[in-house]
Amino acid sequence: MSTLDAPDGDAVFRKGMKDASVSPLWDVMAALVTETPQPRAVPYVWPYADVQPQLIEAGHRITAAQAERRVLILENPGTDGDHTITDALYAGLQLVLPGETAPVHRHTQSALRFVLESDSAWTSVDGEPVKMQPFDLVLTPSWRWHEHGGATSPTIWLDGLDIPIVQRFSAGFAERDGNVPANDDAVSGRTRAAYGANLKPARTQDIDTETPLFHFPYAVWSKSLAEYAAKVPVDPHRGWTLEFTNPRNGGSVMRTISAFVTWVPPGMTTKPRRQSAGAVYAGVCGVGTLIVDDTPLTVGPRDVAAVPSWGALQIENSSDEPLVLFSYSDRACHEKLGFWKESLEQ
Ligand code: 1HN
Repeated sequence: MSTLDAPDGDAVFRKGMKDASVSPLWDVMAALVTETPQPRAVPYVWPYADVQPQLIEAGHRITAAQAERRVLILENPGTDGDHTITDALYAGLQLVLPGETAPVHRHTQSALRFVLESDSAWTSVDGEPVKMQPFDLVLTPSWRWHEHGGATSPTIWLDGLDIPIVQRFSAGFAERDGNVPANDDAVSGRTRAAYGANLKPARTQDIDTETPLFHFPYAVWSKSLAEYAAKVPVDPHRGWTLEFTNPRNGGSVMRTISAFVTWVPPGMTTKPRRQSAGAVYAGVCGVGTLIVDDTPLTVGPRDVAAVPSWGALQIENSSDEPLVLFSYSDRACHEKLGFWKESLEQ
């Protein structure tokens, strides 16, 4: 009789393995190597009307300076409080109040901000401030100095970061002081001038960074999306979707995170589409339903929803106005690593 067959021997064998810090692959093989992705994250929606008052309450309890960043993390109910909205992405809602500055720092993690409420707040990246208007996309890419301030009313945005990815690689560094470029209003708009109109500086070192453009105003992307929707037949699986790109290379907007805007016309329900990337959606205008497998998520302006990897997503617009959604995902990583898969169903 082999050690494996003998009940007593098995227990002894298992204890010996545990003591030697080894474990049998055959116990876990099926869970490790699955036929399709098995995300821990579940489809879920955070209605803005529920979270916004809690964020305002946080504003009475802690200052931006005390908190470093005053944020309520959107915790996916499936990921056990480990600060993720999908298996590989983080999301939070951040509040900056009038007179406050969220102090300057930089870190390995890449961040995007999708502005939900703002009148005059700014974010600066390496000393270049940009004004944040509702539904603008603002990037603070990896290792760039950034701070936020200038609010004249409570200012709220969705933060999207690659924190779980950096954490899994244990690759995170951060600095809270050092040789920080001073904020300079005179240079506000320099990257938009250099890169924002399908131009780029002949002298690359003028703005020498892998991810130069960091402000994608609502006024600009919404006009492009509306004109695209008016002039191109709709995609049955994606509605009209445009991706924000990095003008240096035409690829994803940051190295680890992809970002998109989608327009679904009144009455349309998109056909089911799966992708290996996990995604986060935020409503801009109109009201619709993200149907993820059998779970309906109602999304209106400023509501945030999680669509985990390989969920069959249909977007339904049952209202009589266009449904416009912002989304970000880890597709950029999947593509670079050769993981990305998509399935378009009928
Ligand atoms: C961060 O730098 C910001 O700059 C927001 O606003 C949220 C969450 C974790 C790590 C860094 C910000 C963050 C963050």
